[in-house]
Amino acid sequence: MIIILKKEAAESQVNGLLALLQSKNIQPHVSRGSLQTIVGCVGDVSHLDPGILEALDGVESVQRIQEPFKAANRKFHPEDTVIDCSGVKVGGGNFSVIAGPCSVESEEQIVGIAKAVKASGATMLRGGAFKPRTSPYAFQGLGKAGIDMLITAKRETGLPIVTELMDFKDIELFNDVDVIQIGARNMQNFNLLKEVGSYTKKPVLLKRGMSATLQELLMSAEYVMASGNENVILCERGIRTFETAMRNTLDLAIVPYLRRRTHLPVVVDPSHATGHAYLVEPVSVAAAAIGADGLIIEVHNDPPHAKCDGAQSQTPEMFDSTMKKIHAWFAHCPREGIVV
Ligand SMILES: [Mn+2]
Repeated sequence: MIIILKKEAAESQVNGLLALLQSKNIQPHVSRGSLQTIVGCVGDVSHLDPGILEALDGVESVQRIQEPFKAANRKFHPEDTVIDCSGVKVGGGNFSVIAGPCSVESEEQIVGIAKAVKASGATMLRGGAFKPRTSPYAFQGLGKAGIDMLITAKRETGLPIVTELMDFKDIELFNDVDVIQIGARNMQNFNLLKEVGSYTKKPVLLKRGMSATLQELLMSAEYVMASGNENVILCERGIRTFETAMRNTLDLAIVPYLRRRTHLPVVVDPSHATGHAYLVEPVSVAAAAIGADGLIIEVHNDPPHAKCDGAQSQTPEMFDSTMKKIHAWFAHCPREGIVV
């Protein structure tokens, strides 16, 4: 951290700042230039609040040098993290495709879709049992019954299951769930992140909040990791911008940007990012091309009658075509170490 002093800073103000830093076990290094005086801070600055320092008389501005995320930071963990989701590996050259309906509607529906997506090459099954809906009058999910149906689908297909936890009081229903999803609306529900991080080492699929910055996403991952669970998979699912043509605006460049800054795997959700089924295939191939570690795609057997997110749901036939395009992409342009 570097503190830049105001030109007119009085000696007493500078001394006050240095004493404050020393009281917090920071070694200040002052360098006085002809135009500007700066103070370099050496030591653990993670607990220093730049805002408080900036509010001091005599301080012009404060710049962080180190990123505030440690556990997720690639600097301290250069190798890709590979997350084992009940035998399915995500990250480190393993490209994984999670597919299934937005919400579990019946046993017949989820088992049928599970078999179809598995046949096309999906490696995990998604399906919501607890649904965070914008309207309290919209379908809220089947709850425990939905989880039981997912477990049946897992037993029939062998696909690990991914489903969203909205409220920690439901955690015991998740004993047979393989990956716990934290949805976009809960990305900054810090109590939920801490509770999940300290309760289980099960993989957590953390979706980016709809207006979250990259650093906020990584700090949310940090909450789970600092609480004791390092198995976090990040998910880019689009952010809210001025554009209204699509459901969200997919921030695809965040994938290589994140991969440089963190060792955690990054998957892309082209369904929620675009809101249109016909856009899912091209965006999926683009995500594979840009270096994503996987995809999470909504697939429904009867999209016009889906209880949730029908417009963006692929049919099993569309999903099969998408998987073929992804395989063709990697065959044509292999990525080092990639396993599909
Ligand atoms: Mn959905």
